Amino acid sequence: MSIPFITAEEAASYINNGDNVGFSGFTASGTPKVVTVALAERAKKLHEEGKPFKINVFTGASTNDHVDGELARANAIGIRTPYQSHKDIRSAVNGDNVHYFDMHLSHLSQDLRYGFFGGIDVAIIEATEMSPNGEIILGAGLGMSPTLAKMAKKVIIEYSSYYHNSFRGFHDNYLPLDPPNRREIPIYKPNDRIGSTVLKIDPAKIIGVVPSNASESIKPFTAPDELTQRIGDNICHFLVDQLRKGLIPKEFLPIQSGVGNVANAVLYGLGENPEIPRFEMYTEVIQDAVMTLMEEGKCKFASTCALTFSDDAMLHFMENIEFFRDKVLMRPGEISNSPEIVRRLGLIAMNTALEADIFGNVNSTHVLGTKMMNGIGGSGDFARNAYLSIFSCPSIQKGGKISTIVPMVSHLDHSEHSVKILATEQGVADLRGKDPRQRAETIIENCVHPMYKELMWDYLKLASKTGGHTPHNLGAAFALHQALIEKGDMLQADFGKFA
Ligand code: 0RQ
Repeated sequence: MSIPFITAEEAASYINNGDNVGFSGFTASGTPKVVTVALAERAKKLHEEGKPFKINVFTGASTNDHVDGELARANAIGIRTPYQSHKDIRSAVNGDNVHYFDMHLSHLSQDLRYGFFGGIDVAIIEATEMSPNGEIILGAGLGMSPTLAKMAKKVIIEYSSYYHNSFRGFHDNYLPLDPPNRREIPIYKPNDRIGSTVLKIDPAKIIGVVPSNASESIKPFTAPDELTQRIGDNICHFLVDQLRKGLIPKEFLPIQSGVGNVANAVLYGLGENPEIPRFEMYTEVIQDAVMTLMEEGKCKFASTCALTFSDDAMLHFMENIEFFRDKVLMRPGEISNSPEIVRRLGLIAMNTALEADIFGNVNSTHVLGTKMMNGIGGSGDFARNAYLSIFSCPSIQKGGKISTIVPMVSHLDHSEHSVKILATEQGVADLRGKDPRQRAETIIENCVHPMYKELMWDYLKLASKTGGHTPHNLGAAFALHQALIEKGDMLQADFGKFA
């Protein structure tokens, strides 16, 4: 049977108001780039005619402007899950225009298969190669495409001609069995391949193929600055110290690293430190730094869900693709982030906090407890199960008006039970084996910015009067946040009336 080429507009016409639509890709890479633009146009036209049109958007992780940007601006998103990071959908989420369900990335594929969200009406999947029997080679992000291929009633393929060298061999398409029949996922080393290089889709479900030649449009990362470099150095020194003490095996352990500039700086720091052995990664995204580390021989192998390279770095990757062929493997998000594998491999997990409290609870998602930033992403999949779970952030934000270390987090993503190490540019707090008072002391001593230290000691003194296992004064616990809201500066917090 032959699968027809169709236009983006025709593809969009198969998607109806209220449909559950699944998208290939992960953290932008491998996400559709043309059908959604036509879909946004369709939504705008229908809205002008006074007709409702919103779809529910299910993705591997964050997407690009073509998906979250276009659809959010067209007011065409009903439910959105599991992770976003585009400014336009962020404002729609915070403006209560989108029902955002922020969830652990490793859970979405299985929750879809369990039927928790209903079915998938249409999947839009980017392919870089395709055969008439429905075997496709995915692009630079695997996301939850195997689940979408299985579940979707209809599939639209976006056939990308952007990648001029073959991605064949970089994917490990795999679907775990579901309860009560689930078995272990047989990955015992980061480079164990368990699935197929191709994704099989029933050709009878494929409506058509839409050509595309757009890049991932990922901007270059900022080079490490003094601040991110100091955070990176602190984490590297800590890891070297752990190695010397024999608390990390001498061969080292696989690394998971979150996204963003701090994560990039930590990786560069690991690369430069001669005492850190050559290492492997078992992570969900690899950024530009990893490619450099591989070329320098420091990173031996990376298992990931996506290649989140800036456009220039992606071109470099494609030009040197043979070098990377045995060094990179892309897996579905439920495998790259599988708690079972994270625990088995003993990962060193490094993620970023927006704020942390003096007891080690971490908020990665909400500004002032109310405004959604991006979402929990995969950080919880890793943090809860890692050999070492490290969270880091700068100790202050907005020129010092915000202390990222506070008496009580305004929203909780990672509890004190999952966070083992907290690092800022000031230093590292090792929370293992410490009770809440000891945790507070080590965090204030090592991580809080000097301008906020006195305030934090004052809080601990005040809170200690209450007694109990975890010292808190519930009236004063959010005094810093309240001062930021009322006076624009956390430093103006006053515990006087709570004494
Ligand atoms: O504001 O944008 O106005 O400058 O927040 O802060 O320091 O640039 O942090 O870009 O590294 O992102 C946690 C959001 C950090 C990210 C988070 C303001 C600050 C700045 C951004 P501006 P930075 P980063 C792997 C793992 C959750 C998911 C995750 C994230 C802006 O890492 O989404 O870990 N993590 N996934 O000024 C008010 C505070 C603030 C604050 C920072 N306490 N209060 N504003 N800001 N702290 C990837 C995946 O899961 C796919």
